[in-house]
Amino acid sequence: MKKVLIDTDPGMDDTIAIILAAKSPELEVLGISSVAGNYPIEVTTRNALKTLELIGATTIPVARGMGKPLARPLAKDPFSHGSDGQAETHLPEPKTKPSPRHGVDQIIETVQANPGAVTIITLGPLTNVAMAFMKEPAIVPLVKEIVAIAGSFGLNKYAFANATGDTPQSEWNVFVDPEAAKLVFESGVPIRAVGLDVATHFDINFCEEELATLKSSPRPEANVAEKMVRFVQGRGFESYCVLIDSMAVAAVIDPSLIGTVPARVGVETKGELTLGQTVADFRHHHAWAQLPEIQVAATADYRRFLDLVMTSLTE
Ligand SMILES: [Ca+2]
Repeated sequence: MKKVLIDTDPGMDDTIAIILAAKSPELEVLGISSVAGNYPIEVTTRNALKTLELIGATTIPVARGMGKPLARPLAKDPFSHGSDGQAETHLPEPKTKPSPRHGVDQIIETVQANPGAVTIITLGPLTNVAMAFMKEPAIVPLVKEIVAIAGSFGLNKYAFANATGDTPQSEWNVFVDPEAAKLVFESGVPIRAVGLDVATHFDINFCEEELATLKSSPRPEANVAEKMVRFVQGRGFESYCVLIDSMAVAAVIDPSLIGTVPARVGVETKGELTLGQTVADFRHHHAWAQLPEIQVAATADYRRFLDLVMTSLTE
């Protein structure tokens, strides 16, 4: 099994991603750290606990992480995930408590205990990972890989048409804490960034038959997923809104699901119009060698991805 840490700001799509990871026979989830992003830290921590209780996975520790970005006030999410942050599904209040450890320390200590073996899956702003790298730089070379829902790279029309940050060309997780994203991208850890190009594609859509299967399933997580899709449909969006974060988990479960290309990527931390933009330098000539090279998602096998999620939710 692949050892993973999940850093997350649930969020309805985080909720489905946590379920996909926790139920995957391929993954051993060593811990979940919450971060402020889609909602304040109290809400994202509570929602992570609620999600694990829904599927009876309460042995996975949830550690509360950073409540604010490194250098900015917490932005307000323009794309509401509902009053509860989980698409108005109003899961029961959690009986379990967060771990006494801080989320940043959970990342540091888990990587130290499993050198070279841990993949960090980030589904929210990169604040916790950046803090962990600053607090204990010795863990940086011990991280196997980071697979992040982060950025948009101009590879197709979805890169910007579905921009989730609060500027025309930014993705939410990077927009919220661009300084943290820059620090992590420049860390030297191997990174696969799944951006909006691939994660908000309109091919990520459940058909009515699949939604009926989810609704009638005896599994509560399947019922919750159906309600979430109906919630986003009611706001004029498609299923992809519920499944964005699951793409990072899927990319770890089965790397062949997501095709990547190398790119030198800088994060815009000062732009008046472009704050939080991930600027990819694909030039053959005069390329900026000072920018860190990461792998960015360029293609996905959407049918196999949807089948993976359907199986996870219903079995
Ligand atoms: Ca998220």
